[in-house]
Amino acid sequence: AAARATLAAPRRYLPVRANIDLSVDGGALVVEASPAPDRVISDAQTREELPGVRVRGEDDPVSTDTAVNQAFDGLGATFRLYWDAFGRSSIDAAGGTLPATVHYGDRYDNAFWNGERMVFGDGDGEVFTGFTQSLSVIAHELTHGVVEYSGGLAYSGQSGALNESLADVFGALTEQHAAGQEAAQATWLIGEGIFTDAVQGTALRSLRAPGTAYDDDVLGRDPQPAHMRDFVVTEADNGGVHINSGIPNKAFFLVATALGGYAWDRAGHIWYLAMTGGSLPPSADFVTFAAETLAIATQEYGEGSEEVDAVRAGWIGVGVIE
Ligand code: ASN
Ligand code: ZN
Repeated sequence: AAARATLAAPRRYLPVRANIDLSVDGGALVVEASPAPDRVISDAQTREELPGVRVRGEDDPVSTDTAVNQAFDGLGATFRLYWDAFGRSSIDAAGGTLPATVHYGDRYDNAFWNGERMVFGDGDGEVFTGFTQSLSVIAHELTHGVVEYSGGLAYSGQSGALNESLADVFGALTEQHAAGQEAAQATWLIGEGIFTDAVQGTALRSLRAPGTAYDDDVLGRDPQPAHMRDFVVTEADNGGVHINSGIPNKAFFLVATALGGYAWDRAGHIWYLAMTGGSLPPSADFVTFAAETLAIATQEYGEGSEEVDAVRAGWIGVGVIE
């Protein structure tokens, strides 16, 4: 009988871009591959239309446009934190594209994740300079994508404040990782460098001291609480998602600084697993999230460990648990 023709196996493509690192170890050649980001930066040319014109991808030269390069480099640094510290490749954990748009809108005073891409305004030049100036802002927006891919946290009330807090935590960790900084050396600020000199303030938010990042004639005072007794009940800002995020932000700061060393190693590891582990309902509140971080610390480091004690003390310190 004639052999049946076999269909050629479908051609397989590597799902991710990779860096190949060669080194020599005791005379042996070591070849290591690590995933590399696939960044695509577009320019909205001051219109509020997305995605805008594609201006820089991985194989393109450095742009003449600073905002383009800041977005490109910032996404690269965020990708490296997620890969080096947590073994995650990109927003989707599968090496997917990192899409961003710069020069969104005319003097637009914000940056956001729209469910598909990161979007950065240039700021009005009076209060804000460009939002790509700050690595923690770029990593904040990318982390909204990670949260969404991990099942999401509904963007209002406490779950929304947790969503915001995770974006800030991994924003701060990205800056610390890029600078090789330990918890004790870090600024714990989000958005340093995006205010103009006219503003009395160093940054948008502080994880170390929520409520103190700025105190300005125009902006007023940063209204973030750092303890449940000061929880703000409001209709504004989706129920205060950027306000009450100060409480879980401070909890993370307390845990990370109690443990010391690089914040991503242990505190960040626990928070990363809580964020991406799939156990949080989208409606999770602070108590649910605290319980999840305690369960993960116990699973990863054991009952009675320094890590479990630090996590418990952190949440007690902000009044989420007793
Ligand atoms: N900058 C804000 C954020 O990413 C934008 C917003 O509230 N949608 O949280
Ligand atoms: Zn946010």
